[in-house]
Amino acid sequence: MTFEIIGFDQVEGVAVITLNRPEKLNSFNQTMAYELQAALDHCMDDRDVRCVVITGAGRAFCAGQDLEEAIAADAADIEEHVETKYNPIVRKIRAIKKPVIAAVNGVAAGAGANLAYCCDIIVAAESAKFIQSFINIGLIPDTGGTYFLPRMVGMHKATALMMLGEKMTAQEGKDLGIVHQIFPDAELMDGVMGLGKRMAAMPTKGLGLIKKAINMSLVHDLDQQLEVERDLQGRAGRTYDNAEGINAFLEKRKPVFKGE
Ligand code: T3D
Repeated sequence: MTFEIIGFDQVEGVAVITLNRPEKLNSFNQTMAYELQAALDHCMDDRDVRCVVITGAGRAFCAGQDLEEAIAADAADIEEHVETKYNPIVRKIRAIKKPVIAAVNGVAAGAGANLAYCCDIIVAAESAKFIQSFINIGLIPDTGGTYFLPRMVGMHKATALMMLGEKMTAQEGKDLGIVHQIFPDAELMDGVMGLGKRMAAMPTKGLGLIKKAINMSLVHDLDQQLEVERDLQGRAGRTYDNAEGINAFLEKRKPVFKGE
């Protein structure tokens, strides 16, 4: 797939989406938002894609909304902006039945930070920073931030991050459980590709069902969630990869999962 702005590569089952407006710190203009949506649709539909990585070109991951575009736009259209640009990105990332990894290579601000937060796993370069910068320009967090962040770090920490709009380092993110792994800056892409290829060789349907269960657990009580686990386990238990995993264990060999 080729796009005007974003980069898109597919390597051994891993789709790598690169936000690519480095001179604007990969901030979102309309075209980049729609291209990211299209790339996510492709990842959803293409059976050869078994893991997705989102990263940024240059020194930033993403600086959120392009503020030059925002100031030029009609303020009356902000709701439509959020609904057509950012909300579909969050919905698509949560709906893709495959793992989506954010490889945060540098600063992630505003919608850029929350783009990372709605991914399944976040890895970061040592120098990466996360900022809920919305309040610094009088806005509130969008792109799912007010949903995910309190669930990730608790109400008071989330409130402080959102109200104060201060930078959080990759290490602070790891200490809070947001960042799974930190790599030296020059090793981030090798590190995330190692993780991505490993996940692309795992039981993809099982990974997708874990994601579905986690999505539902965010709003369910225990009884509802036990029913979800029962039903999704039924689906996982009827996959090729479940049979392959059990046979490989019993035959004392390495399983070869097909993602089916
Ligand atoms: O209207 C709607 O659609 C509502 C939706 C809102 C969603 C949002 O995301 S709102 C939040 C928008 N983002 C921000 O407020 C972040 C703004 N940027 C910054 O605070 C800082 O740039 C950073 C903390 C991200 C990085 O700081 P620093 O010192 O490393 O870099 P810098 O010098 O500020 O920026 C470098 C260049 O990128 C600079 O351009 P120049 O001077 O070299 O020509 C700067 O203007 C540009 N840039 C950075 N962020 C944006 C941007 N240009 C446009 N939009 C940006 N968001």
